[in-house]
Amino acid sequence: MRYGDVYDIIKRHTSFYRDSLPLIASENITSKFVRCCYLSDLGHRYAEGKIGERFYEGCSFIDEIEQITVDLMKDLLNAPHVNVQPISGVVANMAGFFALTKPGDKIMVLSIPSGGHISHEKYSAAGLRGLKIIHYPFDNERMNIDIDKTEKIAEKEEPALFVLGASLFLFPHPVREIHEIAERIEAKVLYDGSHVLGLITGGEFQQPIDEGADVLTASTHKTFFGPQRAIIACKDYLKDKIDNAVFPGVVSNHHLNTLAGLAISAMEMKLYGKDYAIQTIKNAKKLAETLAELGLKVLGEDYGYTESHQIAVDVRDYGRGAKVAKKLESINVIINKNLLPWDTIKETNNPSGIRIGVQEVTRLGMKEREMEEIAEIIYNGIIGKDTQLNLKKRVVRLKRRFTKIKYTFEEHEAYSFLPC
Ligand code: DSN
Repeated sequence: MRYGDVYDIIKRHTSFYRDSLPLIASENITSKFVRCCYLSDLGHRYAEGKIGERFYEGCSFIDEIEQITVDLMKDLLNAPHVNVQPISGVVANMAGFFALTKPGDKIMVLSIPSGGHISHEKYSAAGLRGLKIIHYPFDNERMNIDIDKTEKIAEKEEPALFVLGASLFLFPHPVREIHEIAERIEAKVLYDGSHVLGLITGGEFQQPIDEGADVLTASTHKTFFGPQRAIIACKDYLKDKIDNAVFPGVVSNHHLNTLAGLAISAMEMKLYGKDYAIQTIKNAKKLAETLAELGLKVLGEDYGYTESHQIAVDVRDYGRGAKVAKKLESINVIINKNLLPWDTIKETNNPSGIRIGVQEVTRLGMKEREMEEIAEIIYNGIIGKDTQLNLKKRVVRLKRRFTKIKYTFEEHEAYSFLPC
């Protein structure tokens, strides 16, 4: 093996994505303005500690960048305090759990089949903190938390923390109602907005802190335009607890090249985030409606299918999620199999459903017309209406019309090996 062989693999990967429809709901593509930061000298440096109070010399420029990022994120989130050091969503949630709970506390979370993220569970961050898990009762029709039943359970169990936000996240969560319950039992509310951060900052989804969440954690690379890292915003009274939970709690150095990328993505969001969020939600709705018209079982039918970037489809009639996801991959449509609320965790490898996210194809400039075409390709792919070869050619033809990144300072090629 030579170093060039690894480059060749990256080039093949990039060509594959150039000719595919990337519809994984937790991904997005970054602009060259963000990506160039990854290659900078910042990626070689350490900056443990807080702005102006580092444990290393040589950090004054990094302090400047971190301060710019904090200010931009505070502005976008209308939040009193934001920490931008967590290097991933799970790390942000760990810090949230450290700040708001003690080992042995109970927390209420969505089960994974109901959309909850693994880090909210005993298998991951919550388990590492020694927390006891109680699941929210879930309304499968509304695809949301059943608030009346939750109230009864919460009054009996008295959890220390309510976790909101999800990985399968179609509709805003009842933050105000949960906040009221939390106040009565002296609990806190943590909202994991990883999936919807760009819709929140675009002003087109619920505003969790305004609605009563004490803490907002979020990764920055799903509907937000940033690199793979995360933020934590909180009410003012929690800022020291949150900052100390991040460092020295769960972060040492915090990957300064992606920090600079985050600053730039926040600038892009400030300028273009509103238009992007509006179009993303329109696209998700159009894709859901068209798939339903074609005959697929799209969840949330009575509620407009979705108010986010995601849709969920029950594909039990077509061989279940694993088979359908593979079938779609063979025609260059990249989605993931997904547990649906009635599944058990044991069905993770072959769940009832698939999840589709339109945030990346929206960044590439696709609109409602393209969503109709994608729906037809997906439907034909699932029911086997056309040959694999024809469907793949259709994907390639569609995708080659959308090779530029939009909603940024200057449109540019999305699929270059090295952007700078
Ligand atoms: N598990 C990821 C998702 O796809 O939603 C988030 O970490």
